[in-house]
Amino acid sequence: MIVAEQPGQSVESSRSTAREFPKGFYWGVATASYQVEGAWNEDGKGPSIWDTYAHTPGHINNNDTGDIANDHYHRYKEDVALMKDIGATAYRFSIAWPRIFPEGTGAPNAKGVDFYKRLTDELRAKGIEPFVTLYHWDLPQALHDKYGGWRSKDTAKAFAEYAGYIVEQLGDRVKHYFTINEFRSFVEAGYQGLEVQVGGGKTLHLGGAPGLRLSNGELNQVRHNAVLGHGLAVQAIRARGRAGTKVGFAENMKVVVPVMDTPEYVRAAETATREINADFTTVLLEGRYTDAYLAGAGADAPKFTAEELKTIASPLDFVGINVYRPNAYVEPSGEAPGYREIPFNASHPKMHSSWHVFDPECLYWAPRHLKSIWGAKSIFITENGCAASDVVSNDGRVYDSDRLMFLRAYLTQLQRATSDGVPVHGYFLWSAQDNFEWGSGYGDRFGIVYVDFKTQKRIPKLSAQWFREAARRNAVV
Ligand code: PNW
Repeated sequence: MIVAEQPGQSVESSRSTAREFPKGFYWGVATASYQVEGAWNEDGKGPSIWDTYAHTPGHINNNDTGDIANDHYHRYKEDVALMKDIGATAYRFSIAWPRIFPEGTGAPNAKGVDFYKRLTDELRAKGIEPFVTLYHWDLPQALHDKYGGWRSKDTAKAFAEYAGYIVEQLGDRVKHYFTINEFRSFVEAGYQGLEVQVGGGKTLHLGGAPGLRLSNGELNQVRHNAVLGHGLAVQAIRARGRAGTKVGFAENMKVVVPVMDTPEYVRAAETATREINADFTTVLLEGRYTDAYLAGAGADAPKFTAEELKTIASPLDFVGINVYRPNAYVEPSGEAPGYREIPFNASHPKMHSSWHVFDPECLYWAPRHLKSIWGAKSIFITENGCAASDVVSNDGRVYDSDRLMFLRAYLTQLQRATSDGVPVHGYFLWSAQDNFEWGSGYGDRFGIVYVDFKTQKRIPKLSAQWFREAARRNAVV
């Protein structure tokens, strides 16, 4: 049957309604302290493990460091004005723990706190909602030296103390907090040497601070201490924050895509999601390690108490997930564990970063799984974006056509999730600007704003033009 158009409603306007996000949806951009701030040793800041790691030759592409980065510490006003120009209604940034506690614990550094007060005041003045990440990997070096960093539960306790102090200091300005960014990435890159499957049987090794290679048993304990740190921080935020303070985590949950959208395949994908995320997302949301995880780990399983599991799964106000790539395609299986992973084909499309397998549907399935498996009631996409080989063209503009394709395709899938009733309340594009991309240094550009790192000149890219219009219409455009 052919359905006639509604009188007075053009194809164009009915389509744009269909692509709309729910009312009040946040259109955010994201960064992290070490990747943008610079000012690594100013105003009483202590060194972080990333300062130490990047200052060691051979660790970072081109021996780049975050010493200056985007100089955001000094240029934050210009940067907030740019966010306003590109239509962002929210900014997710992280706090550098060693700016607040140069020694990790003990006496706070007032000048460090002041920077985040100035930044949040500036955001509020421009009508941009601040979302704070408490830990985006720049651990105070002092805690690494004293406790071995996340190898010790003392670091988890120190993290809770720092989190409680922050909500006391910023609670009048900031309502939304994410405890830890990407448990898996920082634990596996920093304490193991992260391995990523990219198709065709190829594996990539990604390193990070503090640059350790622990045994499986020690590594599982680091994983456990990290989720424990999150739980203790949630408790401290509840105890010391004001009414209306909201908290969640920001994990790069591994995304499982069913080979097809039928009940049997979706069930297999859900089973797989729980199992392959058993060490982080599942224990964070359920307060238990799955039987298969503990059996698989055997003697290498982490040491924990029932009380700790309860702490780890302290109730949250929302769940944040960073979504870039599908991690597995699955089909059902009659044998345990009830699913089978399909290998990535060697020709599977990728984005510019070596690890970045392309599939927009991961931005549909990740939040849908959070709702169907764990009943999540409020979800934020805390990061999504891609690197591209951006250059300034002769007319002074930056034409990032591949990022444009990426954003439109991924956000179409996110909109599909919200229109299916998945409660996604905001989206944060990674990143507000090109910045220090960890082991890749300044070689991988993720921004929707181009940065010339010699002059610190910022140039909004074509994708920023697209983002502004999408945010203005609250729709995929
Ligand atoms: C995230 N992967 O890291 C981090 O939170 C950001 O700091 C970082 O700049 C951004 O994504 C881009 O890399 C990731 O292998 C690292 O799938 C690795 C992966 C995903 C995200």
